[in-house]
Amino acid sequence: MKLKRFFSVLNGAAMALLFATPAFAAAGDTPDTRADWDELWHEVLVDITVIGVIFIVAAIYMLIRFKATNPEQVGTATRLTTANAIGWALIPAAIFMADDFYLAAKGWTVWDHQRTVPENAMEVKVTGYQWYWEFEYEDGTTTDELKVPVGTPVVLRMTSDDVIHSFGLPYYRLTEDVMPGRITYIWFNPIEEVETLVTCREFCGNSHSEMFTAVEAIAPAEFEKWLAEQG
Ligand SMILES: [Cu+2]
Repeated sequence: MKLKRFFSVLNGAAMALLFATPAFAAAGDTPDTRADWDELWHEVLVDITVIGVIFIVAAIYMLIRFKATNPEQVGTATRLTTANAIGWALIPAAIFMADDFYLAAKGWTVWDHQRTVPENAMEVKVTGYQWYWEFEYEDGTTTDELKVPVGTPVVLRMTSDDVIHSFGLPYYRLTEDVMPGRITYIWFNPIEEVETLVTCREFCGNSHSEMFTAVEAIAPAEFEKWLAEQG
Protein backbone atom coordinates (compact mmCIF):
# COMPACT_ATOMS: atom_id res chain seq x y z
CA MET A 1 0.00 0.00 0.00
CA LYS A 2 2.87 2.30 0.89
CA LEU A 3 4.44 1.49 -2.48
CA LYS A 4 1.20 2.36 -4.25
CA ARG A 5 1.09 5.75 -2.54
CA PHE A 6 4.73 6.26 -3.45
CA PHE A 7 4.02 5.61 -7.15
CA SER A 8 1.02 7.89 -7.18
CA VAL A 9 3.24 10.67 -5.78
CA LEU A 10 5.84 9.86 -8.45
CA ASN A 11 3.23 10.01 -11.22
CA GLY A 12 1.91 13.27 -9.82
CA ALA A 13 5.41 14.75 -9.88
CA ALA A 14 5.91 13.66 -13.49
CA MET A 15 2.63 15.24 -14.55
CA ALA A 16 3.46 18.46 -12.68
CA LEU A 17 6.78 18.51 -14.51
CA LEU A 18 5.04 18.15 -17.86
CA PHE A 19 2.71 21.04 -17.35
CA ALA A 20 5.04 23.36 -15.45
CA THR A 21 7.57 23.87 -18.27
CA PRO A 22 7.51 27.48 -19.47
CA ALA A 23 6.17 28.49 -22.86
CA PHE A 24 8.50 29.84 -25.51
CA ALA A 25 9.33 33.49 -25.28
CA ALA A 26 8.02 35.36 -28.30
CA ALA A 27 10.58 37.79 -29.71
CA GLY A 28 8.36 40.14 -31.71
CA ASP A 29 7.86 39.32 -35.38
CA THR A 30 11.30 37.83 -35.83
CA PRO A 31 11.90 34.74 -33.70
CA ASP A 32 15.17 34.78 -31.82
CA THR A 33 16.68 31.40 -32.67
CA ARG A 34 19.20 31.79 -29.82
CA ALA A 35 16.47 32.24 -27.20
CA ASP A 36 14.44 29.38 -28.72
CA TRP A 37 17.35 27.01 -28.56
CA ASP A 38 18.51 28.07 -25.09
CA GLU A 39 15.03 27.63 -23.69
CA LEU A 40 14.70 24.13 -25.14
CA TRP A 41 18.15 23.18 -23.85
CA HIS A 42 17.26 24.52 -20.40
CA GLU A 43 14.07 22.48 -20.40
CA VAL A 44 15.93 19.33 -21.39
CA LEU A 45 18.39 19.85 -18.53
CA VAL A 46 15.66 20.50 -15.97
CA ASP A 47 13.58 17.54 -17.14
CA ILE A 48 16.40 14.98 -17.19
CA THR A 49 17.56 16.22 -13.78
CA VAL A 50 14.11 15.92 -12.21
CA ILE A 51 13.45 12.52 -13.83
CA GLY A 52 16.94 11.32 -12.83
CA VAL A 53 16.43 12.38 -9.22
CA ILE A 54 13.01 10.67 -9.10
CA PHE A 55 14.52 7.40 -10.34
CA ILE A 56 17.51 7.59 -7.99
CA VAL A 57 15.30 8.31 -4.97
CA ALA A 58 12.91 5.48 -5.94
CA ALA A 59 15.79 3.03 -6.40
CA ILE A 60 17.41 3.95 -3.08
CA TYR A 61 14.06 3.80 -1.27
CA MET A 62 13.32 0.31 -2.62
CA LEU A 63 16.86 -0.93 -1.92
CA ILE A 64 16.46 -0.01 1.73
CA ARG A 65 12.76 -0.73 2.21
CA PHE A 66 12.80 -4.20 0.62
CA LYS A 67 16.27 -5.36 1.60
CA ALA A 68 16.45 -9.10 2.40
CA THR A 69 17.43 -9.76 6.01
CA ASN A 70 18.94 -13.19 5.24
CA PRO A 71 20.05 -14.94 2.01
CA GLU A 72 17.25 -17.57 2.12
CA GLN A 73 14.44 -15.05 2.53
CA VAL A 74 11.65 -15.28 -0.02
CA GLY A 75 9.52 -12.25 -0.82
CA THR A 76 6.03 -12.15 0.70
CA ALA A 77 4.36 -9.75 -1.70
CA THR A 78 1.19 -10.99 -3.40
CA ARG A 79 1.69 -11.69 -7.10
CA LEU A 80 0.46 -8.99 -9.48
CA THR A 81 -2.12 -10.01 -12.05
CA THR A 82 -0.85 -9.85 -15.64
CA ALA A 83 -2.95 -6.75 -16.29
CA ASN A 84 -1.50 -5.04 -13.21
CA ALA A 85 2.05 -5.96 -14.16
CA ILE A 86 1.59 -4.57 -17.66
CA GLY A 87 -0.05 -1.45 -16.26
CA TRP A 88 2.82 -0.79 -13.82
CA ALA A 89 5.29 -1.08 -16.69
CA LEU A 90 3.41 0.85 -19.37
CA ILE A 91 1.78 3.71 -17.48
CA PRO A 92 4.96 5.15 -15.89
CA ALA A 93 6.82 4.58 -19.18
CA ALA A 94 4.10 6.46 -21.08
CA ILE A 95 4.25 9.33 -18.60
CA PHE A 96 8.00 9.75 -19.01
CA MET A 97 7.76 9.23 -22.78
CA ALA A 98 5.22 12.05 -22.85
CA ASP A 99 7.99 14.38 -21.73
CA ASP A 100 10.18 13.14 -24.60
CA PHE A 101 7.41 13.78 -27.12
CA TYR A 102 6.72 17.18 -25.60
CA LEU A 103 10.40 18.18 -25.94
CA ALA A 104 10.58 16.71 -29.45
CA ALA A 105 7.55 18.78 -30.45
CA LYS A 106 9.26 21.90 -29.09
CA GLY A 107 12.35 20.90 -31.04
CA TRP A 108 10.25 21.04 -34.21
CA THR A 109 9.17 24.56 -33.31
CA VAL A 110 12.80 25.62 -32.98
CA TRP A 111 13.60 23.87 -36.28
CA ASP A 112 10.65 25.55 -37.98
CA HIS A 113 11.91 28.97 -36.83
CA GLN A 114 15.39 28.11 -38.09
CA ARG A 115 14.04 27.08 -41.52
CA THR A 116 11.70 30.05 -42.02
CA VAL A 117 13.71 33.00 -43.29
CA PRO A 118 12.22 36.41 -42.38
CA GLU A 119 11.17 38.40 -45.46
CA ASN A 120 13.37 41.39 -44.64
CA ALA A 121 16.52 39.26 -44.33
CA MET A 122 19.76 40.50 -45.87
CA GLU A 123 21.35 37.84 -48.07
CA VAL A 124 25.02 36.91 -47.94
CA LYS A 125 26.48 34.19 -50.12
CA VAL A 126 28.97 31.92 -48.42
CA THR A 127 31.49 29.68 -50.14
CA GLY A 128 33.63 27.16 -48.29
CA TYR A 129 37.15 26.54 -49.56
CA GLN A 130 39.97 24.39 -48.21
CA TRP A 131 40.51 26.18 -45.86
CA TYR A 132 38.71 29.48 -45.54
CA TRP A 133 35.30 31.03 -45.88
CA GLU A 134 34.38 33.63 -48.46
CA PHE A 135 31.41 35.97 -48.05
CA GLU A 136 29.71 37.78 -50.91
CA TYR A 137 27.32 40.65 -50.21
CA GLU A 138 24.34 41.71 -52.33
CA ASP A 139 26.45 44.45 -54.01
CA GLY A 140 29.08 41.92 -55.12
CA THR A 141 31.61 42.77 -52.39
CA THR A 142 33.56 39.74 -51.20
CA THR A 143 35.29 39.48 -47.83
CA ASP A 144 36.91 36.85 -45.65
CA GLU A 145 35.06 37.83 -42.50
CA LEU A 146 31.37 38.27 -41.90
CA LYS A 147 30.09 41.66 -40.79
CA VAL A 148 26.38 42.23 -40.33
CA PRO A 149 24.23 45.17 -39.22
CA VAL A 150 22.46 44.86 -35.88
CA GLY A 151 18.68 44.68 -36.26
CA THR A 152 18.53 43.01 -39.69
CA PRO A 153 18.09 39.24 -39.96
CA VAL A 154 20.78 37.70 -42.16
CA VAL A 155 20.30 34.69 -44.44
CA LEU A 156 23.39 32.83 -45.58
CA ARG A 157 23.13 30.95 -48.91
CA MET A 158 26.00 28.54 -48.77
CA THR A 159 27.94 26.22 -51.02
CA SER A 160 31.39 24.67 -51.24
CA ASP A 161 34.07 24.91 -53.90
CA ASP A 162 35.73 21.61 -52.99
CA VAL A 163 34.80 19.18 -50.20
CA ILE A 164 32.01 19.00 -47.63
CA HIS A 165 32.33 21.63 -44.89
CA SER A 166 29.96 22.61 -42.14
CA PHE A 167 29.27 26.25 -41.36
CA GLY A 168 29.11 26.79 -37.62
CA LEU A 169 27.98 29.89 -35.73
CA PRO A 170 28.18 28.74 -32.09
CA TYR A 171 27.01 32.07 -30.66
CA TYR A 172 23.85 31.98 -32.79
CA ARG A 173 23.36 28.25 -32.03
CA LEU A 174 23.52 27.32 -35.71
CA THR A 175 25.30 24.73 -37.83
CA GLU A 176 24.59 23.73 -41.42
CA ASP A 177 26.37 21.52 -43.94
CA VAL A 178 28.07 23.21 -46.88
CA MET A 179 28.45 21.00 -49.96
CA PRO A 180 29.70 21.34 -53.54
CA GLY A 181 26.85 21.39 -56.07
CA ARG A 182 24.20 22.34 -53.55
CA ILE A 183 23.01 25.50 -51.84
CA THR A 184 22.05 25.25 -48.20
CA TYR A 185 20.94 28.07 -45.93
CA ILE A 186 20.72 29.28 -42.38
CA TRP A 187 19.60 32.60 -41.01
CA PHE A 188 20.24 34.43 -37.78
CA ASN A 189 19.09 37.57 -36.07
CA PRO A 190 21.93 39.79 -34.76
CA ILE A 191 20.21 41.72 -31.98
CA GLU A 192 23.31 43.14 -30.28
CA GLU A 193 26.78 44.35 -31.20
CA VAL A 194 29.09 41.42 -30.65
CA GLU A 195 32.04 39.76 -32.37
CA THR A 196 31.95 35.97 -32.26
CA LEU A 197 33.22 32.92 -34.10
CA VAL A 198 32.55 31.38 -37.50
CA THR A 199 34.03 27.91 -37.71
CA CYS A 200 34.05 24.79 -39.86
CA ARG A 201 32.42 21.94 -37.96
CA GLU A 202 33.22 19.05 -40.26
CA PHE A 203 36.70 17.68 -40.76
CA CYS A 204 37.66 18.82 -44.26
CA GLY A 205 41.38 18.13 -44.60
CA ASN A 206 44.74 19.02 -43.10
CA SER A 207 44.04 22.63 -42.14
CA HIS A 208 40.44 22.13 -41.02
CA SER A 209 41.34 23.55 -37.61
CA GLU A 210 42.40 26.83 -39.24
CA MET A 211 39.08 27.27 -41.00
CA PHE A 212 37.63 29.90 -38.72
CA THR A 213 36.93 33.61 -38.91
CA ALA A 214 34.82 36.27 -37.21
CA VAL A 215 31.17 37.22 -37.43
CA GLU A 216 30.79 40.76 -36.20
CA ALA A 217 27.45 42.42 -35.63
CA ILE A 218 27.91 46.19 -35.80
CA ALA A 219 25.75 49.33 -35.86
CA PRO A 220 23.92 49.73 -39.23
CA ALA A 221 25.67 53.03 -40.08
CA GLU A 222 29.04 51.51 -39.31
CA PHE A 223 28.14 48.51 -41.48
CA GLU A 224 27.20 50.69 -44.48
CA LYS A 225 30.48 52.59 -44.13
CA TRP A 226 32.48 49.36 -43.88
CA LEU A 227 30.74 47.81 -46.90
CA ALA A 228 31.38 50.93 -49.02
CA GLU A 229 35.07 50.84 -48.05
CA GLN A 230 35.40 47.20 -49.16
CA GLY A 231 34.44 48.04 -52.75
CU1 LIG B 1 35.90 22.90 -43.68
